Amino acid sequence: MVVLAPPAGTPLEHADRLAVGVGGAESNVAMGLARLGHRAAWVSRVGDDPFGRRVVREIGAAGVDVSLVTVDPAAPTGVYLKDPGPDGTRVHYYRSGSAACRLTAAALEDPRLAGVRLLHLSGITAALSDSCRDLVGQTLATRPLPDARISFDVNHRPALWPADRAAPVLRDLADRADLVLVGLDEARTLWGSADPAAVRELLPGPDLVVVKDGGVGATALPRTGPAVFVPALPVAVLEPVGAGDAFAAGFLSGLLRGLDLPSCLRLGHLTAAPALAAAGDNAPPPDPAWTARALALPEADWA
Ligand code: KDG
Repeated sequence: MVVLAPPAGTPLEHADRLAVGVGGAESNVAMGLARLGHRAAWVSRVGDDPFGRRVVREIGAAGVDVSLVTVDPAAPTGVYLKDPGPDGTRVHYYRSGSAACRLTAAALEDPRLAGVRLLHLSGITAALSDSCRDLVGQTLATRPLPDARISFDVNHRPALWPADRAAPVLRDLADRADLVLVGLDEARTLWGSADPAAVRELLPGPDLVVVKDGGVGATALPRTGPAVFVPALPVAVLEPVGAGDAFAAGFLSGLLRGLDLPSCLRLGHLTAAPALAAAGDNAPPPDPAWTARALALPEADWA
């Protein structure tokens, strides 16, 4: 999607100009992974319009393979607006009937995807349309990319669907993934889970569940072995939108590199920090040499 955002702190209704950017949970993760040095492709659909070209160009410029993006002449590119207010930033979506809503399970039937090691999906896609929900559900059921581990970020967006409708669907989808990322706040809203252990009890299916608790830290709960908690970094937060995706990119990068769970969580936090301190939905990760030094510090110095 394209993101239109007023100047920091200005409510939409008083804004006299809007900055144009690019957002979208899965493309944010793909950009993060590409910027961390992985080969990443984004599978989606945009309209045959200037915003569609902008989205594809910007995501491609981050190093993501966009050759699997379909340009749909019959539907527009989705747009969303940010609306800063005293209680944080609200979002307004203009995406119903957009090109991305017309994605179907066929999007993943492409020989160019053979050998993919990791497929990242999110609950946002499941909220967009019936065909998008089928895409996520069928992918988890039929595993069209047999070599790919499937990660699923729950990403409940109340402006797309209310918690009572989303809760059972997101739980069912999450439980069929190999790896789940979820915020403790959203798990609380959706399922009434009080803590990471309660989330894990609710989702016995995945090999690994990662529960993020904002500025406190994140807990990885593997199927076997103890839960691992790594505290968040102290960051002056400008806008949190996109930080979960940056965390996911860092964490998944750690897994792809074969790092241990504490280092994966640490890399998630290190990658999320610039996104928290930036106004846009995606920010480049820190310099790799700095990240390597931060990862090498003894765990006692991570807080
Ligand atoms: O996680 C950040 C995303 O929420 C944002 O970039 C836009 O995908 C988006 C959405 O639907 O909210």
